[in-house]
Amino acid sequence: METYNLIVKPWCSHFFLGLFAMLALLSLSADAETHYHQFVIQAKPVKRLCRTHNTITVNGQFPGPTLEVRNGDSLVIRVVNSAQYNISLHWHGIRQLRNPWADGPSYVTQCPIQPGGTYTYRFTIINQEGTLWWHAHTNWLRATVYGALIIHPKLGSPYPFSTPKREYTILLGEWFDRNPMDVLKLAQFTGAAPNVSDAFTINGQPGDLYRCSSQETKRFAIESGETVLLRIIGSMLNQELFFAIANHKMTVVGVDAAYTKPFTTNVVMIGPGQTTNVLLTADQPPAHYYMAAHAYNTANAPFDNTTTTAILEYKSAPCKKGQSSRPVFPQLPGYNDTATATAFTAGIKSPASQVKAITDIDENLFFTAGLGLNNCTRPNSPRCQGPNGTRITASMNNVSFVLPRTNSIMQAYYQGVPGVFTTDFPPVPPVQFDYTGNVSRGLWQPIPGTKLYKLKYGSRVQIVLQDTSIVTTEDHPMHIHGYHFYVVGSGFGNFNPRTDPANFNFVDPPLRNTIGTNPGGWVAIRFVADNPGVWLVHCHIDAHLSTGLAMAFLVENGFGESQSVIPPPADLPTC
Ligand SMILES: *[C@@H]1O[C@H](CO)[C@@H](O)[C@H](O)[C@H]1NC(C)=O
Ligand SMILES: *[C@@H]1O[C@H](CO)[C@@H](O)[C@H](O)[C@H]1NC(C)=O
Ligand SMILES: *[C@@H]1O[C@H](CO)[C@@H](O)[C@H](O)[C@H]1NC(C)=O
Ligand SMILES: *[C@@H]1O[C@H](CO)[C@@H](O)[C@H](O)[C@H]1NC(C)=O
Ligand SMILES: *[C@@H]1O[C@H](CO)[C@@H](O)[C@H](O)[C@H]1NC(C)=O
Ligand SMILES: *[C@@H]1O[C@H](CO)[C@@H](O)[C@H](O)[C@H]1NC(C)=O
Ligand SMILES: *[C@@H]1O[C@H](CO)[C@@H](O)[C@H](O)[C@H]1NC(C)=O
Ligand SMILES: *[C@@H]1O[C@H](CO)[C@@H](O)[C@H](O)[C@H]1NC(C)=O
Ligand SMILES: [Cu+2]
Repeated sequence: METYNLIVKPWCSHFFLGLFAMLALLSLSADAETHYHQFVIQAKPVKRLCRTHNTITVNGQFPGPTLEVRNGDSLVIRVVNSAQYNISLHWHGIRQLRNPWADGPSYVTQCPIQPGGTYTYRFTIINQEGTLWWHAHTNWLRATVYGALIIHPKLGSPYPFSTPKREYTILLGEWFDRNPMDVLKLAQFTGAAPNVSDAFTINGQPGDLYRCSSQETKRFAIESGETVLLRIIGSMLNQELFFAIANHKMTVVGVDAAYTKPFTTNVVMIGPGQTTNVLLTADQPPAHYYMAAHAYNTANAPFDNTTTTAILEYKSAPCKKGQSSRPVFPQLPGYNDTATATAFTAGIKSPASQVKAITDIDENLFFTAGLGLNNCTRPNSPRCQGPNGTRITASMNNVSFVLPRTNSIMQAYYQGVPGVFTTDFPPVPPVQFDYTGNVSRGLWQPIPGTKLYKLKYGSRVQIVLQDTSIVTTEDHPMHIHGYHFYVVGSGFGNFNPRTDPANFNFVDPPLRNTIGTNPGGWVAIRFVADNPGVWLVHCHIDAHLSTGLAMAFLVENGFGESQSVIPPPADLPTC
């Protein structure tokens, strides 16, 4: 089935043309459109690294279709599941105000769409502009089921920078030379760390440095002197990346669908779930230049150390036919270069004029985020292949998040079905310890649970997300559904509640939907709980999410209809 895209134009008549053309244009620019799409989830043979795999795709495309809309537009996306897996789709970074039914995480806000089933996601973009993306939110299906979601400003509303000559979307991904669902299944059986990926990709292609991949290397054309906008999307499954372009600087102008102060850099560090918009000026001698990405690895564990490439081609580059001269290669930071990663992330600031500072808080939350080990009664069994005969797990505040199986949390909450979840997620760690020190082995095993934390509508929330050194320290890219938040502070070691808040930034903090904890460190975020519903909070490294590095907020309704969750759509899947 083809994607179709009907655009409902606002009412318009011939009378407005001619004399009232200007008036008509103005009325057009004020009106929003509704975009209709059909997404068919289906398996399709995809060949990468010399081998063909039956790959789960949308409409047979990998990566999936790009959604391109304007701020204020609505989307109606009918998802037909023609694959053999349960699935649901998440529109990453979209606020989904009062509309958790369109958010997508399986067993959190909806039951999955079962094979043969359909569900139509309906939502409106409200005051968001920039680059977001969509992806599957069931097990590891997002390894191949993802695509860009581009939000242009309203008609007649400019970017806060000179309009670039062209725009390119750069979806960074991770490819497994096997069915990613099998990789997950094996890890869930053995309890060991899942296998790492075999390649990173740019718009689905590994590029020149991998076997059988040269022909399909992505190429981006550019004209000498022009400035283009690159929308870089962190759609990797498990790995944070460094990204650079040979001999070219980039100017960051937006992250996670929020504008930033322009910030010039040689390298971008991007985690799964994050997006970074950069301007690139073709100010170098006309030639071909590699853009490349490789791991920023912070864990003490094996990782995919390969490098994906694409080629930036000046149109006026001298023809090199028959010659084997390679494009210039960029300098990427070392895999463990935390200093460079931290400097990049810290350089991202909001334009101060756009900040609605949250200086007072009602909820002061402190959540640890990290890995753990479950002891086994039979440490040598095939199901206990983690370190020293254990099973790897992960948790926040010592609760390893377990998805319900018989209902989604939101549906259970809305219908008043008991026994699906509890609301006793601890606001602070149940045991205080030296989070980033030598943690006693007795503290490594969390308890499983489906625990939520209740927030009053409109409460002003601060969360300090603290990495732990249990098993390994690591930068965990933490994502909050239904919200974006100000990043007001970050640091290394243990957060100090007496001294660290004095350095918080209320002037130009970046507004994001995903932020790393820092490896062996912490990050402090603030938001106003103005979106009622059940909203998942989790590490966007799927290897961690699938072992329990998550919790959820239950944001209560406020007063009246305009502060309450809307009724669920009639076609919402049931379990
Ligand atoms: C995992 O990696 C091992 C070692 O490379 C390999 O033998 C195995 O087939 C892989 N399996 C899966 C399901 O990832
Ligand atoms: C990647 O890791 C493998 C071992 O897993 C090693 O043999 C190889 O040299 C590494 N490559 C790079 C570029 O670091
Ligand atoms: C980073 O890796 C290099 C090379 O493996 C090593 O020599 C260095 O000690 C590491 N640095 C840190 C901060 O871990
Ligand atoms: C596993 O056991 C070895 C040897 O006793 C020890 O050195 C290591 O720290 C242990 N690892 C974990 C994760 O417990
Ligand atoms: C960590 O603490 C344990 C005891 O709890 C001790 O045996 C071990 O030597 C310590 N390790 C380090 C690196 O300090
Ligand atoms: C798990 O095993 C380790 C090492 O044998 C031990 O130190 C720890 O106390 C055990 N944890 C629990 C929760 O039983
Ligand atoms: C987690 O909970 C278990 C069970 O109550 C307890 O043994 C352990 O000490 C706790 N660990 C931490 C880090 O709170
Ligand atoms: C698919 O979802 C349904 C409904 O939640 C559930 O009963 C079934 O077990 C799921 N199938 C798999 C393979 O997880
Ligand atoms: Cu993580």
